Amino acid sequence: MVHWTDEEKQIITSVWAKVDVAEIGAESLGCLLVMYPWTQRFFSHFGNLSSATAICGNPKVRAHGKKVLTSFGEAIKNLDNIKQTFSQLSELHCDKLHVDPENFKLLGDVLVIVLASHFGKDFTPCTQAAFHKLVRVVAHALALRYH
Ligand code: HEG
Repeated sequence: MVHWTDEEKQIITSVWAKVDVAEIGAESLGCLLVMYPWTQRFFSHFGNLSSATAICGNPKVRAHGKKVLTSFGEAIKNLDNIKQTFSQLSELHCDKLHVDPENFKLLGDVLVIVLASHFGKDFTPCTQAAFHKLVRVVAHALALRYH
C-alpha cells in the first residue's frame, strides 16, 4: 500500500486547491493527444483532431479534459484509498473503453509537466516528485481491474 507523509499530503492538497481543473484538464488531454497521436483513436468521435491547434481548441477535448481532471481530484480527496476510488473506472476503461493502461502513465506524465509549467518556480522539485508519485499511484489503480 502506498504511504504518504504528512508533508506530501500537505503539498498535494495545497497545490490542488489552486488548480483550475477546466484549464489544466483541457491542456493535459490536448497535450496527450498531440504528443502521443495514437491516443487519438479513443476520441475519433470528438470531431476535428487534425492539428495541434484543432485539438487544443476542440470543445469536446476541453470538456473531456475537465471531466478527467475532476475525476483525478477524487484521488486527492481519498489519498489513503485510491485503489477503491478508481475500481469502477478501471473496469470501465478495460471492459467498455479498451484503453491500454500504458496511456494512464502517459497522461500522468503530461499532467505533471502541465502543472509545472503553470506554477513555475512554486512547483519545487519536492512538489514535482509528490505529484509524480500521485500520478503513478492513480495509473496503477486504474490498471488494477484489467484482465
Ligand atoms: Mg478516461 C471516460 C476518467 C485517462 C479514455 N475517463 C472517462 C470518464 C472519466 C474518466 C471520469 C467518464 C466515465 C463515464 O462516462 O462514466 N480517464 C479518467 C481518469 C484518467 C483517465 C481519472 C487518468 C487519470 N481516459 C484516460 C486515458 C484515456 C482515456 C489516458 C485514453 C488515452 N476516458 C477515455 C475515453 C472515455 C473516457 C475514450 C469515454 C469518452 C467519451 O466517449 O465520452
